[in-house]
Amino acid sequence: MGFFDKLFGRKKEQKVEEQKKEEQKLEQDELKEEVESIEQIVLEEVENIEQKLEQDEFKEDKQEEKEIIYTEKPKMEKRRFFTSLKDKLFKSREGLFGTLKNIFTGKSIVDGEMYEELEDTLVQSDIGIEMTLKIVKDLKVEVKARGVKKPEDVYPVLKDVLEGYLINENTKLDIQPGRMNIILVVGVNGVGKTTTIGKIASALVKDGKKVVIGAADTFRAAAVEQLEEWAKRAGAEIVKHPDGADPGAVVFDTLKAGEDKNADVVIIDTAGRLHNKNNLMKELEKINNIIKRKIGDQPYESILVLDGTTGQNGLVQARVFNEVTELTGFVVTKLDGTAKGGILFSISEELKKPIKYIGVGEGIEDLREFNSKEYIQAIFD
Ligand SMILES: Nc1nc2c(ncn2[C@@H]2O[C@H](COP(=O)(O)OP(=O)(O)OP(=O)(O)O)[C@@H](O)[C@H]2O)c(=O)[nH]1
Ligand SMILES: [Mg+2]
Repeated sequence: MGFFDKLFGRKKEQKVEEQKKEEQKLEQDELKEEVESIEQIVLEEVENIEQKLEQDEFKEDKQEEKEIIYTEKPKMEKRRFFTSLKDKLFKSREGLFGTLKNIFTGKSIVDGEMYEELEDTLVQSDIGIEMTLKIVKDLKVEVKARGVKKPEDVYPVLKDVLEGYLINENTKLDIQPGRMNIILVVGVNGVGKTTTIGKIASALVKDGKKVVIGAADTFRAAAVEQLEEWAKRAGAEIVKHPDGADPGAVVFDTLKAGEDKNADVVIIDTAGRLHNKNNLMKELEKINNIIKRKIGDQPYESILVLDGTTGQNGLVQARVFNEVTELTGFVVTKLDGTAKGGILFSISEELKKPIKYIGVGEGIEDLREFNSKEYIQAIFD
């Protein structure tokens, strides 16, 4: 066989191979959709039966249906709840972290060019220039220390280096029994504060906690309504004042209500629209003072919510809030909607405070406790 025959033969084989892969992917997607829609139908069916069972006439001879409910439904719901983080973060995997792998494959030596390519990719993923330089520097040290020679072996080292920046302590909310725990939620407008409060409240209520939410975002007309809706869905109580009221007064009343009702957790929503640093500082200082007057030295959570799709801007917000108030951690939202997600590494490394949760969708269950190992696994594997 001549050279060209061989070349064209190989090209043709490659093409067939590619086509086959594409078809397989399409089939898998279709199958997944089908399974999901079947699950939905079964769940709806089970809910129907469940409702009927509540009516007397169905109670006796429906043993079989009862069994479906008590064995299949919890199993399915559990599966749905844990819809793997991997699926939710698929954009991050396809985006930044998908291309990272390519840097290390198909090369024969670890050289400056490889590191430059890595730098370019990291900068594009919102990691920021400063952080990128730090990552590459730390990676080089680690590669040398481990005696790594092959480019493909650098990839797992990078994974470890990145994981090293994520804070692993106090990633859970500090909620203690026998006291009224307070979570103050701050952040600029539109980042997902109210949605996150709804999700956290729902998780806490499911865990058997009594939750009272304070609508201290009195700035925007629809804000209270939106929070009310979330509180209802979560099964939490809400304390509100009319639009334009003093947020401090709302906080005061919310803490009082929490105390009167023996709440386990009080969550406070705040306005994101305070135009300058000075205003922001004053407002938060006031709220913090009201809280401290109520609970004295007892620690409480001050959580900054950041939108994971806003990149370096998120880091700037984190710096400003960290200066004007004492933060205990972060929630990074909308990680389902970004191919970047590099912001997690920058804020952890720079501010040395834990990420408590990540938001991976608009639904009430689209919140995940943050675990650095799981996160790295989900985006790299
Ligand atoms: N895809 C996605 N959307 C989210 C997530 N979290 C919040 N959102 C959406 O982001 C938008 C803003 O959310 P809000 O909770 O109203 O944000 P906020 O910080 O309270 O905004 P202000 O009250 O205006 O300051 C809404 O459309 C939410 O549905 C998330 O994790 N993923
Ligand atoms: Mg809001």
